[in-house]
Amino acid sequence: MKLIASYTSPYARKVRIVMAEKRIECEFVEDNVWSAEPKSALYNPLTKIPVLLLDDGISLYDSRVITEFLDGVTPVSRLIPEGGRERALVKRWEALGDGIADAGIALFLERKRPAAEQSKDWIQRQTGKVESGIAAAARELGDRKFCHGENLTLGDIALACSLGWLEFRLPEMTWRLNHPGLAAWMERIESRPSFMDTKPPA
Ligand SMILES: N[C@@H](CCC(=O)N[C@@H](CS)C(=O)NCC(=O)O)C(=O)O
Repeated sequence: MKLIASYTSPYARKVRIVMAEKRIECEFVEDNVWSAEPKSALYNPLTKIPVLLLDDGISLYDSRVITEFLDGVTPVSRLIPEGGRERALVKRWEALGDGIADAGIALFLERKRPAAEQSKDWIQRQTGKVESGIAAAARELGDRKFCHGENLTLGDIALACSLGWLEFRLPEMTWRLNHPGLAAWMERIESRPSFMDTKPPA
């Protein structure tokens, strides 16, 4: 298997952490989706990373499909419950985490456009989604150790990757100050080797 990804994408980091937690070996192929010839274009018609290339030539995208696939590859460290409501609740946390990253990235890209072309409304709309997403995560997490149940799940991984990306790209969004409970949870989660080994480059 090969993972086509970057070291900065929050969705790719989620996949890399899932692989690390589940002890799945995979070759890493670095891609820059903003370059003239992104490698991902050959395997994903949407030209987005991450893409997982399977040994039989099939390419899997997007990150939610990949994480679901990987969790079934080995029973080591199950990250998504088998089925029913429990499974949906963990996937809901993943959707919340990914959704915070989606809005954060939209905001980040808008801010990179020439000042005269930037839309204040769009920036406000995306900022609102990031803030309300984080507030919902903090509220639902309370002072629990994990997003769902008593163990690490894909929900914790997705949320922590998004919050980590926000700190990397939009450090002015001081979510740790506004949400100390979430900050305490994050400190515990990011001390795991799988998180420390996949930190975005400084
Ligand atoms: N929902 C997708 C999002 C993937 C995504 O947007 N990746 C970004 C990098 S962080 C990308 O490839 N962007 C390129 C583009 O939008 O053209 C997933 O979970 O994999």
